[in-house]
Amino acid sequence: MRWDIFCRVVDNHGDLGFCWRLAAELAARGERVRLWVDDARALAWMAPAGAAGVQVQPWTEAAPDRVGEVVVEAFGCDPPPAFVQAMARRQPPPVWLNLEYLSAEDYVERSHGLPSPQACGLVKWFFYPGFTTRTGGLLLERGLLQSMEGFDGRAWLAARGWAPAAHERVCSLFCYAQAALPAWLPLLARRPTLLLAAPGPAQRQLRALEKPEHLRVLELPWLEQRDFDRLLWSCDLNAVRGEDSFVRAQWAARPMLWQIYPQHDGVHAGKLQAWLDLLLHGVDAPLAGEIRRMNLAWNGLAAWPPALPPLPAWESVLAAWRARLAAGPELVEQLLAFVARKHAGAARPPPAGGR
Ligand code: TRH
Repeated sequence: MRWDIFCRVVDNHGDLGFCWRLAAELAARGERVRLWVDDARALAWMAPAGAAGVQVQPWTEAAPDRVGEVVVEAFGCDPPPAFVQAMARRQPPPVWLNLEYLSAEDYVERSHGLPSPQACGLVKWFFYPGFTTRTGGLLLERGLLQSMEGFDGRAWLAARGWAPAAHERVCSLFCYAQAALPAWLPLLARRPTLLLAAPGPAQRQLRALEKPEHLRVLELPWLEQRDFDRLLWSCDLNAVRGEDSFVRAQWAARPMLWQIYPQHDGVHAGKLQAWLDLLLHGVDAPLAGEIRRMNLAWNGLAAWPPALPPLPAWESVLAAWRARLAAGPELVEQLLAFVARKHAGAARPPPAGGR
């Protein structure tokens, strides 16, 4: 099928990061994708080689030459009016999806797959990624987990000049403005640690802070998305943010801290707790409490704990969680099945006698 995916870069890199992964994975499964994006600059470092089957197009208000069988608007970004008019004229009409933000909250199960009739006569369908079987699932590229098996993180880091010393543990840091950093660094430095800092706020803030003894900071360049994944696989602890790196850290299944995208009305606190509830379901109460508190403190929502949770136990929680996620719905498969059902529904002749 031909897919038209629309992406507006609201801020940061998650909108494009997610859309690029989606486009590339659809293409890897034999679909043809046009990715319409209003600011594609970050692709120069995320995906410099592009991907076969994906055409990146500048966002335009002009009428399109054609409309694909499927139109995806990412995060309610509203395709241009001229494109929507062309969609309404297409026979048969495309399947139109609004692919929403990821959340572990209950409303996702209730809202996933609901129709939203549009003034132009078409129906737009809500498609929600999520963590449970009644959602659209998480994007997991075919073969990703297999390529992690036997991956030698230390060798990969060494090949890039970022090897920790034998006695050091290694952590990655990708964050927004992070008020917790000054309190976190001494906890990290209780053991010799190499901290690999992503460009942007992580590096800027670290530069301005006094570093404790036993903490070594290395500033990384922007990495290709695939290398960013490998970085997460290589670390003993990953601090990630937003939406896409948050998911990738869960596939990496190393101890992780999530800095959730802060919202002014404070709704991010409920969103964080909802994810922690799922992650920590069934985990021994003391360990679950430590992991919860550490994530809350990282987001300024709890007092700072005296120590990091023990990394091996923390890692087994993430390993069990990854196994649960990997057994659950996968987003691209769900998307393909959803679209196939809608196409079949549209092709079905109306029942005898009218409606
Ligand atoms: O950049 P983010 O904070 O993005 C998002 C968006 O801002 C979005 O509007 C907001 O709603 C959402 O957060 C909650 O974080 P995220 O989602 O992790 O996206 C970062 C992308 O950048 C991700 O695809 C991984 C990629 N990346 C690389 O490819 N290389 C790198 O070196 C780094 C640090 C990131």
